[in-house]
Amino acid sequence: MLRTPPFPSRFFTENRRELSASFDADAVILLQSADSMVRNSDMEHPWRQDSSFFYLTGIDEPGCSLLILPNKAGTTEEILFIPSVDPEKEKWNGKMLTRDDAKLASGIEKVQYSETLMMTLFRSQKWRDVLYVELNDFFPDQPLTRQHRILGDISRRLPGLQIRKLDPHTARLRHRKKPEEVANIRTSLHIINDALSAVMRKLKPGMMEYQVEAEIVYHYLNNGCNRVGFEAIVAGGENAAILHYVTNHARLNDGDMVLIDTGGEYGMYSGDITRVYPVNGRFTPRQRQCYQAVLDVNQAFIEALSPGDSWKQLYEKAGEIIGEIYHRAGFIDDPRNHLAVSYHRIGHYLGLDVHDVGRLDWPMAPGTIITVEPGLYLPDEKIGVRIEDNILFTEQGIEILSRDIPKEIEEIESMMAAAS
Ligand SMILES: [Mn+2]
Repeated sequence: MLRTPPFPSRFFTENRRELSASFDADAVILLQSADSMVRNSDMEHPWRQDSSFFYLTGIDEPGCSLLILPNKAGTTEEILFIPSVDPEKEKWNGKMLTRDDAKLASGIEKVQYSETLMMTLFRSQKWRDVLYVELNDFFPDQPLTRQHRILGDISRRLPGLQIRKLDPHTARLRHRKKPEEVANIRTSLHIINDALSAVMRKLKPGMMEYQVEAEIVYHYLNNGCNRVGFEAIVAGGENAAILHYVTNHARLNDGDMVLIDTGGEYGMYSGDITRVYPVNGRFTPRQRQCYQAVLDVNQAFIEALSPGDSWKQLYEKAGEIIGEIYHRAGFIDDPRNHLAVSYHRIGHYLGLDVHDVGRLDWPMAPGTIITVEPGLYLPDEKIGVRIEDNILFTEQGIEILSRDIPKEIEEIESMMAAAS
């Protein structure tokens, strides 16, 4: 169960209505709860619900399925399947979801026990030739889950049934965040700001990277987050040039900077923020020059954003801005060589997944949230700078959701000076 206040069931009902409306009557749509994953022996990895399953049901339990049978002319059928209550399991894991709880949370009238899924599915596909399911195609080598096993079973038993990807349909909806979703990201960012302010107050030479991580996670859990949105990156000195450094076990040295890329998940939504601080509270002249160049790119790019742009266009625009600013600062001898010192994309969609769904050629629509995170990496000089903000596209333009999280050199230095 999430600690955060739940969304009203109409949020999920509306999402299902929009999903069904994007289908012809002859489709069968099947979604599954996330599986539990074994960590070692009988221990499991912390479990988190599948993002689209949450988006359409609000149910935060494993072992559930959702079947939707769109009907253009009549009523669309929606059936939620939940594990039947087992008093023996309840002794170990606490109260299980009842059919009434599930109905209340999701707004789905028809709730059945999981044992009846296959029978219901077989009956419902009689007049429907196409089954839509969601698979995480980011990782072709992902471990096989219940979803894959069920699909294998279905395609053996119903060889005529065509299986298609549901992802483009759910991504279309998730691309535009609703006010409830934006509100949770705002809360997450508020908590992240709190955590980073505490880090600025406590940071000093000799501290370990993991102690900074502990400070951050403390603030997330203490303020109602369910968990981190992703493993925090706390990277001092040259470690900051390793993009997904999560080891966090080095000492933070006097004269180095530390890069922190982090998010706390509030009600399934996490902000994604990167800030860089001087370990001893003062940037050196060289660090200052590097930091300011990245900040200039961050601000120039945000200024250039407008609704209707696509990532495809924006990645090109970013290349031009980065090339020009880094060339002027002398980091590269040709503006076209910006990838030599800035080797990742300038941002991504943000939502239920921190690297959220959506195609790169879609125009930014009101409700789309993205990150803007230019970087500059000079590992030979022990310098890695990335400054990441979260931006919401609105009807009028954009809103910088993370505007309260300090990023100007003077702000950072004076906050750090005030602490010591
Ligand atoms: Mn990011």
